Amino acid sequence: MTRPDNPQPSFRPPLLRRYSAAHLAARGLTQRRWPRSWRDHDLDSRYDVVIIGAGLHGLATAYYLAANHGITNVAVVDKGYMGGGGSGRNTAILRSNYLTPEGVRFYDRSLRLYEDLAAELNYNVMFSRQGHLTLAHNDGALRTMRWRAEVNKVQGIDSEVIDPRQIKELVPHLDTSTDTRYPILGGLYHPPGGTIRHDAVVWGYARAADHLGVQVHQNTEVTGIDVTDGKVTGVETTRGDIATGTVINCTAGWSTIISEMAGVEMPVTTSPLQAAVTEPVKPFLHTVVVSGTLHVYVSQTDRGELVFGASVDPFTSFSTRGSLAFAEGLAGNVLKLMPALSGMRLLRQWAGLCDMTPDYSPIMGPTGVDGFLVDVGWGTYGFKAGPVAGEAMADTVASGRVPEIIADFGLDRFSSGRLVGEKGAAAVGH
Ligand code: PYC
Repeated sequence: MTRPDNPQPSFRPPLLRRYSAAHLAARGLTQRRWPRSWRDHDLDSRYDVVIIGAGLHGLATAYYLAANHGITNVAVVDKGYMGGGGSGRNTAILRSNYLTPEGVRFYDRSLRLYEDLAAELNYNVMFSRQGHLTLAHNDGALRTMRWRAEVNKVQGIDSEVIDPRQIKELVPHLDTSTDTRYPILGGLYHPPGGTIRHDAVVWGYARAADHLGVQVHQNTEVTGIDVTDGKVTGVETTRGDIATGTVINCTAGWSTIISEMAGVEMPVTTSPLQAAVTEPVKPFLHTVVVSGTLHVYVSQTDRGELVFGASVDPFTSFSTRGSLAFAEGLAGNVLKLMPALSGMRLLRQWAGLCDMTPDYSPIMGPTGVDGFLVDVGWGTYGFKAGPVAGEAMADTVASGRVPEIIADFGLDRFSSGRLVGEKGAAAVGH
């Protein structure tokens, strides 16, 4: 690895350094050309680290490699555009109220990094700590919530089971009457949860990584990974070959295909997850609301739109098309929860790809191929984990050791049987 003398280059955001408020206002008014946030580069023939996937995980890994470890000879390559995969196709919900101690610790670290991200990157990522409420409509769900709340509290996470009266106070638009098909019996309330602006997170990491010397190569598809005697030696792309001893697979959707290029098989299946957004209305929903039984979650953006998501489609596919069946099912379930929304119009819908593992936890760290690391298998949890995943993968590469915070998420757990079952903490049933 190339390590500069100063292993901790400080990130000084260009906007902060170069422009006063008056300059910014003048620029905005005169519409003068803004400086680019990141650069385009010719592809070099060698990098210390090649990261596949210019989404949140890939860019965060690149940023922390540079910012925390001084490793800057890094290329992030993507077959499409930056943030065009799962990072741009989620519902931007943040939370750490998981079911296992391993999961709670991990997502809590991510939430803490998210809290400070605007200051760290000098980029307005619009973190909105609204609180996160998961509804229980039957005794089984209530029992799992009590279990989660206890695991959360032991880990120091603010999370408690609340009753229908408290729920009605938090979210007056919810139908909490008892004579419905799915009465609300209680809920898991997690005040630290919330939402963030997903594009801004991607752009903030990209700008900061670029500023520290990382190269981001969009429209650069990986077509092969070279492995000699069990060790990575290079990456083949549509823009040329790269020599490197370290490759990190940070893709979602195509993670199995990329890993197979290195000869690594992963227990992952891929399914689309659809979501939708409505027209904007006056702010009325100040909490992220989730119903696992009704397979729906909803939050209101700062612009006033309602963002809805559901469970993954019940088939494996690499398609990111939306479907009418999804929109109809979603609308029916949303109206069971909040009948007052019946007049709202859906504006757009989209789908992202979820790489599901058997235990609903990610696969992170080294593989059987020396120099080939993975940060994959995020299922429906990837966006929440971006910062901590980047930090931990960067630590792994820089130190050559797997940090404790991801030690339980290794690929080898599927042969050793030490699974980390997180299905019970999924927002909705899958
Ligand atoms: O786990 O909170 C969650 C979630 C929301 C959307 C997809 N997953």
